[in-house]
Amino acid sequence: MKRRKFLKNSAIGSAGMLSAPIIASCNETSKTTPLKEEGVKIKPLVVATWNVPNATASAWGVLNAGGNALDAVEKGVMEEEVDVSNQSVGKGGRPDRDGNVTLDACIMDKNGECGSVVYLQNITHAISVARKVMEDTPHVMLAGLGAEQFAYEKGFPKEELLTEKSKQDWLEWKKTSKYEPIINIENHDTIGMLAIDKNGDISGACTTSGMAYKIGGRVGDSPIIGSGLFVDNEIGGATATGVGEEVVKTVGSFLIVELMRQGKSPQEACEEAVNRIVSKNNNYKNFQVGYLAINKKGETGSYCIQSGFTYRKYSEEGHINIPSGSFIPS
Ligand code: SD4
Repeated sequence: MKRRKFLKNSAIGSAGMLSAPIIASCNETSKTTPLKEEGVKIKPLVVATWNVPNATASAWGVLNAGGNALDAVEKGVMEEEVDVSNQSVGKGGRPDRDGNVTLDACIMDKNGECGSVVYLQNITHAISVARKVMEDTPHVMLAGLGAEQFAYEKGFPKEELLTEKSKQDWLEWKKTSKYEPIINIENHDTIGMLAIDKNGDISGACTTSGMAYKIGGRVGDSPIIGSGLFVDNEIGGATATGVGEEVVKTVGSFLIVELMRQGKSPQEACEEAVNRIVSKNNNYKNFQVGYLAINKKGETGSYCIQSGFTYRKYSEEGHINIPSGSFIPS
């Protein structure tokens, strides 16, 4: 039996994961039992990069009402896309050096299906366009004008994404045109979100306007499956924030999920992924990368290069902002 079919046919394709992750993922004939039948209490939860309480509350609303993780992460990150005070995501995002706001986003579901948009202009909800790419096309990624045209065909409205505030900031920046990515932007930045629903299924979403004042056409890690986001419903999920070029070079989110597959906790996996960047880059003191991960048991972890990165977690235990450990001590 094909692996995907096997997983779909089991009530939850991950049932044996809690007790024997590696054995179950390699042995397709082993009996998988729903977590509920095993007596394991599934606890829905959502985590997101940075202190984004509106986003996690919105996602939790979906999960708490019995909704699925995919709907939760889409709805959650949409809060940031529409929030013009977040100048790193969606409407109100800082533009590229020519004054154009260009968005990158991707989404990944429990079946390993994914959709992505890169260099998308004039559409606020890049994440929802990415979901449409996943669900309504045979493709994974649409770029630029093609992505924008696709969005209009799907009924997304054309909107001006450059707000007066971001325009003024850009005009100020143009006076020196010095390209220096800011290390931690006002406690909110690119949003990467991971959720587990009542069935124990995991999905993730990541959306951004990318690095402020980038060269026109630049695409970061956030829409790249495996770099800004990766989910394997048998194992867990990971997402990234910070200088995307450094994340792409080490395929950070995929690396974290694979490290968890080998038995590392989300925390250990995030630390190793940061160490990988630092060990290959003498310049690491000058940029930030932060990782966030969850595993199938609902354990979470995060790690970053510079101090200051935090993540939000919403579960039945509460709604909290958790500071991340950092390679460079605070
Ligand atoms: C990017 N990772 O485009 C995103 C931006 C970001 O802190 O997270 N900035 O590289």
